[in-house]
Amino acid sequence: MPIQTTPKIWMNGELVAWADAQIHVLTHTLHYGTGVFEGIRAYETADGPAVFRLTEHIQRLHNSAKIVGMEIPYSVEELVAATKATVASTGLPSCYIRPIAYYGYGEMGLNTLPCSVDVAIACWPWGAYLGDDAVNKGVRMKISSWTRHDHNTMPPASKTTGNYVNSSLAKVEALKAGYDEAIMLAPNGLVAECTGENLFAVRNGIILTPPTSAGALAGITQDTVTAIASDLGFDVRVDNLARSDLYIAEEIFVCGTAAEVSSVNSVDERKVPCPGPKTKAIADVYARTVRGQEAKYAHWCELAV
Ligand code: PPE
Repeated sequence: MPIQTTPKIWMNGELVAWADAQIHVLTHTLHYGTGVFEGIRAYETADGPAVFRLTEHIQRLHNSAKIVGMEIPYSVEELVAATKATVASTGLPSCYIRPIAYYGYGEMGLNTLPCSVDVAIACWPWGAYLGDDAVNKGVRMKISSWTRHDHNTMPPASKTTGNYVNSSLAKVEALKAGYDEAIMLAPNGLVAECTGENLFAVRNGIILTPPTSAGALAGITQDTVTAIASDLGFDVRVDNLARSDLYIAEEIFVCGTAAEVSSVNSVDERKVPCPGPKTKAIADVYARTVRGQEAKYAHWCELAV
């Protein structure tokens, strides 16, 4: 579905008209995949649009940059304010937000040190990422033939644009084979995550999610879900999962800012009970949390205006 346009995009300190948010074809990051980005959502709450865990997302953007040695010329506080201003400028009650820091026009070649760093923040309405009603219907998963990159290849902890070639290869392979999404294994064969979501599997009543050392992104939704699950009284742990754990799991769900909480109904044609009761309970609290309807987690909703 084509992107739905909104009035303004923030670029290097100012809000410019959507159509004017252009870059040169010789922009460094376009050639080498050297940018870092975030995916954030704003939701409608009783007090107006609120950006969910905004400060933590911007902090992760700074961490992504630090990992790849990029210096973002705006502080976390400045980018938090810029994101709020961008969301407010759209007048939308809810939207998806995409901040990106990239090496700009002016230098070519692999040495990023002389390059300028540009920053843009765009937002637009973006609906269900893994299909409508993915909590109840569940998604069909395939273990990818593509391996998640190793820590010494492309650091998976950094949301670097170039890292997503790996995710795109896996996503398109899965779609072409008739699946909805792919599960990526780390070079040592253990489960890492999906192309754009973290994964949780229930085994013997315990909810398990792979660690960052297995190549998973330190997901903010993963962290939210862990808090919700534990407050619901579930036993939730960070631990490694083997492919076979997924085949015999009692429940599997994936989560991310875009995908929210989505059930998995099968992995490589092995049926997974879906929707599972733990998944349903967590997805329900998550949906209320992001809309500011759970007092306990209200501090995660950062009002845009
Ligand atoms: N793993 C990966 C690889 C990933 O890209 C995401 C976010 C997550 C885990 C979940 O992280 P978090 O959003 O902090 O819970 N994926 C983004 C979508 C990627 C895309 O552009 O498509 C997102 O959810 O915004």
